[in-house]
Amino acid sequence: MISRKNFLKISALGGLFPFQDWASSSHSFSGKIKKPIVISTWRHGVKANNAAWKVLNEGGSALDAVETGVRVTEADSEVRTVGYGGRPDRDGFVTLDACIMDEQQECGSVGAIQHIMHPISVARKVKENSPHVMLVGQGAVDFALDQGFKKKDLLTEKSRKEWEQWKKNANYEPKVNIENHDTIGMLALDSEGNLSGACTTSGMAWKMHGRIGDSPLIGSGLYVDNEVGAASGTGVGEEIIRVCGSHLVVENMRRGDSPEQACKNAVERIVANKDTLENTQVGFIAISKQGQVGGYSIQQGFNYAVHDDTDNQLIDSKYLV
Ligand code: SD4
Repeated sequence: MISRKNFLKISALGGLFPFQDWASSSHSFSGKIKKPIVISTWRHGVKANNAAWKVLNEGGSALDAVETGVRVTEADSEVRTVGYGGRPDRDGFVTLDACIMDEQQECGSVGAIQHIMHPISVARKVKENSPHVMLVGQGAVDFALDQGFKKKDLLTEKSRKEWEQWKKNANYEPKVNIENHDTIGMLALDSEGNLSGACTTSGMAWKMHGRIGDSPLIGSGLYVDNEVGAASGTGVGEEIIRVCGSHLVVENMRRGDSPEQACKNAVERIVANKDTLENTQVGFIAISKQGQVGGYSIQQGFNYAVHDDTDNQLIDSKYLV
């Protein structure tokens, strides 16, 4: 008899339709597991992948790889949408969201944390050194300090000037804009065949103070199921939260979708209830247990970086409209 666990595994491998729609992807399923491999969102993913790859290539865990990888982006003041140098909320505070999830579905998360350079590492500490999954606001800061993290002013001159400019015309109105975000989500499969993921962001620029997006929410900005695959989202967090986007992508893979098809189906679910797509961008990336990767977005312009044993490539995502 097939156990439930094995049934889920078989489904994840394509079930009764093993090669369904997979041949169109450049990372299509050849029957051999492709590992290690790492995928991350946007152009800044290329640099982050290099750091993650170093860990993977030396036999390190997917968990260490994704944490190491996204820390590069968090520390890069030129990336204005993640960590240090990220754009502030409408009151001028840089508030950061991050989460991390491993192959055991152990996870940790911080929301709206301030003054801490590496929220992803605080999220990992929440996972490992607290009985909780998520800490937010001042509680997250207090925990970070208790764990030995140092306070830092994250608002750079560039971001402060831009915020001052924004205030002149914006009437204190937070606006969804397809340009004002770019989270890093990273997913890795290590040489042991284990999956982990990380997601970290300064969120939507000029958001309301206290706003938390999809990025720190397990199931929305990130989801990992070591039997099936992993996914991460980027774009308008409110839209991703409504459909539990990353969980949806993984469940699509469980019932046989390729990573790209799984992302496409989740994008279609988001779009189904919307009258207009103006200013709405959402992109997903996904990786299967076999090391196939893919992505899909609502609008043109989303890209993702994939590092395997041959290359670190920036790929333009397919898109819906
Ligand atoms: C958020 N999803 O806070 C994040 C922002 C972002 O690519 O991704 N951007 O809603």
